[in-house]
Parts: sequence; C-alpha cells; structure tokens
Amino acid sequence: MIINKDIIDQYNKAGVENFNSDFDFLQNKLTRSGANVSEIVNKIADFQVAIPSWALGAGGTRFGRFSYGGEPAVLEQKLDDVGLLHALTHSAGAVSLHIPWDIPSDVSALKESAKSHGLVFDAMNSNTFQDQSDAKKSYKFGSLNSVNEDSRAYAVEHNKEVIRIGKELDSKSLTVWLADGASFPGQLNFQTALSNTEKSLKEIYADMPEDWKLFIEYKPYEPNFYSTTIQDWGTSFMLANACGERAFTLVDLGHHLPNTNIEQIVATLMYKGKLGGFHFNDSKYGDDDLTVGSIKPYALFLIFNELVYGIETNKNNPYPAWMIDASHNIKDPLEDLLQSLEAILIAYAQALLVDQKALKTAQLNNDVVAAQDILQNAYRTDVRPLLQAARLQTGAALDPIAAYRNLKVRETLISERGWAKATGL
Ligand code: PSV
Ligand code: MN
Repeated sequence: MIINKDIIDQYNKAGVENFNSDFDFLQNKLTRSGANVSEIVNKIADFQVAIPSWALGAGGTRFGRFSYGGEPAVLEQKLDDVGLLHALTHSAGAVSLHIPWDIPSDVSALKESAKSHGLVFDAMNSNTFQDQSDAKKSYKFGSLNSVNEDSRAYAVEHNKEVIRIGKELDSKSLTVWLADGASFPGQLNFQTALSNTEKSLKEIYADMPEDWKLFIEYKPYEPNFYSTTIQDWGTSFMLANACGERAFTLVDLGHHLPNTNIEQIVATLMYKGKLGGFHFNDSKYGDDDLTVGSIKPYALFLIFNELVYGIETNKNNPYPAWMIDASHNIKDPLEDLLQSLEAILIAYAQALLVDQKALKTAQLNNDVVAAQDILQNAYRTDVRPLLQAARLQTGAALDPIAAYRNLKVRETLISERGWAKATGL
C-alpha cells in the first residue's frame, strides 16, 4: 500500500477549518508571550525519528506473543511500513536495522525502495545477545566481555560485518547494546569483564569508517539479573572516552532503575559532548518498552527541555540520533508508533516553548516558584496545533491516526499480506 500526497491533501481538507481556528488562537497567545511561532513550527517539521526494523510487528513478552494481521514478513515490507508512517507524519524519515534479524538480500533494491519512501538508513544495530541457528560460537556467557577468547572474537567479527552492511546502505553509525553480565555473584570478574569489553569495543571502533560514530547503550539489568557489564551511563561514558572522539553514549529511556533522573544524565552527557543517540519508549517498572509518553509525559518533557538546551548550548555535542525503541504487545504496531511520534513531537514542542531567559533569571534569583511555573507553563500548553501546522507545511496528515484508520491502512495490509509473522523481538 502506498499513501501519496494527493490522498493526504484530500483527507486534510475536512480538518483545515478547525485547524485554522485552533492555530490562530495558539499563535496569538504564544506571540503575545514573545515566542517565535514560525521558527518553532519549522523545528518541529524538521525533527526526524528513526523507526527500528524490529518494531513493525507485534512484540511479545517471555510469556508469549500475539501476532497482528498484516505484519511485515520481510525487510522490504518493513521498509514499506516505515514509508507509510513517514507519508502520514513526515517525521519518521529514517529506519534503523538490526542485524542479523534484517540482513538485506538485495542492497541496491532496498536502497531504491528507501529512496522512493524518502527514507535514509540510520544507526545499524548489532546483536550479540542471542545465538543464531548457524552460530559457530555461543554468547551464553557473554560476547564482547567474554572470558572465552573465541566468543569475543566472534562477537567483534559480527560487529565488523554489521559495519560492512551499514556502509553499503550509507548508514553512518553503529549502536552496540550488550546483554553481557552475570546472573549470580562470583560468576565473572567485574574488572576482567570490563577490560575485555573495552578491548573489544576499541577493535570495533578501529574498524569504523572515519565518518562513522559508535553509540554505546547501557542498561542496569536484564537479561542478566545480578550485574550487567555496561550497567549505567558512567560506564558507557568511560568506554566511549576510551574508544575515541567518535564514540558516544546512547540513552534508552527504559534502561534506568526506577526514579532515575534521566534529564540530569542528558545534561551531564551533553555538557561533555558525549550524548550520541536516544531510544524513546516509556516504562512503569523496568524496560517495559511502552508507547512513548503513555506513562510519564512530564518526565519526557523535562528530558526534552535538557535536550533543547543542550542542542543550543553544547556545540561540542553532535546532533543526537533519535530512535523509537518500543514494543507493541496489544496495539496495532503502526498506530502505536504513530502515538509515540506524536508524544515525542509534543514534548519537543513544549520544550521549545520554555522561556530560557526567564528561567535563567529565576535560577539566578533562586526563585524556585518562578522556575517551576516557567517549566509548567510550557508543559501545560496544548501544542498540538503547532504539530498540525508543521504537518500541513510538509504535506503530512493533520491527524495521522485518524487518517490511518480512515484510509483503512491495516485492513489493506491484512488483505495484501495475510497473517504473516514478522521477524524480530
Ligand atoms: C535492549 O533492551 C534494546 O534497548 C537495545 O537497543 C536493543 O538493540 C533493542 O532493545 C532491541 O532488542
Ligand atoms: Mn534500546
């Protein structure tokens, strides 16, 4: 199924009148308070989030998985699905591949297809957390950290293979997430595990082309439940520093212990120019991979407030790579991704509304009440007309989920593909 601009323009006609009055009201209000509305709308229109190739089918838990009709069975169909999301929103202009779940069989055809959908290939993701059916070495007791030299070399080689595939696709970065750790005290020597990981990462880093970046993800626990070798941002930061200036920390929102102040981690990393990438999702308890903004929207706003401040202030920090890393157990995966995109852009737009000058003054005066009010004024603004203005500007749907339902996208995918099972999580 292809959604072209004419279909969207036609669909938008019915909503333009309401949009105009909502937008005028908000524009007047914001202009009165000194905001540059057209600049904000342009920033929202430019914001692009990568969709991972594994998020287009239904996810699952260790207790099972409920398939969804019309799921993409092969990589080409996954790209088509990202193309649909991008056509509806114009904010999902990139795809992030997981190897070996999604090894392209025909690179030039895949590149052609990406181009036709207006997509680029963002960070490549390696996978040394599972043994594949043809695996020559096992990762059961670790990969880059392994005490077994053969497993380590095998994992390094896999990452080099991912870089090779990524080069063909014009990707410019590699994300490494390791499940490596221990489930029981005494199982491994922490220092040896760390030193093996550092050595392995340095080898991978040395293999990257000069214009590539390495993103090192961290996570406190799961699948190992006693210790994880790269457990927190500090360990990732230390390893990134050891690798070199093109290695960075990647923050995944679900990879923190409850109540961690993630916005402060963002600020600290940006201050040091080391925040490379971001995985969006939401959680109540652990790495729940829920729809972005579904549980803690205010925390998401506070994180975006630091991101916006850091992008403006820390010119030593590269522009971060954004990706949604969520899993959809019961919702239509595409609708879930549309909800996540909406939540990300809402938080971004709200953060753009923060009066940074007034906030600075409040901070200098230790005016705690004013500081809180400034943040919450921005957070409590219904910014959705700004998102709609950006969408009208780029040719996207005024209301992507309503358009998705109205155009019967899922029904069409089911009739085209049936009940095929997607690969991935
Ligand atoms: C691990 O929990 C993670 O967040 C990493 O980014 C993986 O690559 C992804 O999920 C999919 O397993
Ligand atoms: Mn992640």
